[in-house]
Amino acid sequence: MTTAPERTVDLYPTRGATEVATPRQDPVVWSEPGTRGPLGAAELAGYERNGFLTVDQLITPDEVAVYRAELERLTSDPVLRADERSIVEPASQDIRTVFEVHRISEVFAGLVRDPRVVGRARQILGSDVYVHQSRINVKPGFGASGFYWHSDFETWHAEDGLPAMRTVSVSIALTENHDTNGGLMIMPGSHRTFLGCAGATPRDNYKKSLQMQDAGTPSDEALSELATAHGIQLFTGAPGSATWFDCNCMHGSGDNITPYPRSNVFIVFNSVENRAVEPFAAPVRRPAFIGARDFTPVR
Ligand code: 6CS
Ligand code: FE
Repeated sequence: MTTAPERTVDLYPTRGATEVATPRQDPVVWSEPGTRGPLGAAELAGYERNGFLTVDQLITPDEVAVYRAELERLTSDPVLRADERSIVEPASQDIRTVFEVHRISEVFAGLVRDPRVVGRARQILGSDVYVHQSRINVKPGFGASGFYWHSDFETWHAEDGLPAMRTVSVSIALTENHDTNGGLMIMPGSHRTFLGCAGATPRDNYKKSLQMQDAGTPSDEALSELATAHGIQLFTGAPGSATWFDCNCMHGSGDNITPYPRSNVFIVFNSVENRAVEPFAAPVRRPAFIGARDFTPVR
């Protein structure tokens, strides 16, 4: 007798006929109060409340120089440019993003294992963690396009099969994040409402969504309600600063028309207790370089 593959309960319906909001059913901070780690109780309380926390200097200026040089090396490698891990800007064809840098670069693999980085992720998620996704966003000047409002978890649930909200992203600035060059914006507190979007996921959606997201985009009405309820915070910071944010924060970033690139490295840690299953709202899985299928804990 064949047994049907175990179906995980879908706590967060999305990409059906209509948009539907579901209250968050998961903790934000998963570790027990008092758990040892780099984050203090006040920082964790702020993360629970807002869905994010900032670190003014996660890595030193000297370390930033090493990662900047590695970003330059990767984004000027013609072989990598032709690889599907590299996404280009639609207009300029400049490199916009390189995925899976934690696997193709020993330098970025070292950053992932750094206790200042993985230690914070384990503390927030209350378990061992693996990398669901990593990328460098170059966001060059003179017109690099931004990312429209979205919840990362909405995509990672619908298309990569992450069952619960037990995932945290860290964006580490590798260039100055001014208030003018397309910085990250988050609606504080929006992580407590899951906004299921209307519209089915096209097959191979990632080929378009990583340049300009369509499926998984909230309506103007829903965004207006969230913005009215929570406001919008813009994140600026020096190279080496970092923003840690919950997978379900409503966030986005504007275009960068200044001469100043807004480059960052972006690492997504998922709990080993929240491994990807089958997509909850997509016909096929996304490639492993976008949604990891290697659940080996970071050591
Ligand atoms: O689709 C994704 O997985 C990626 N897209 C965006 C706009 N943010 C999260 C993630 O890197
Ligand atoms: Fe995002």
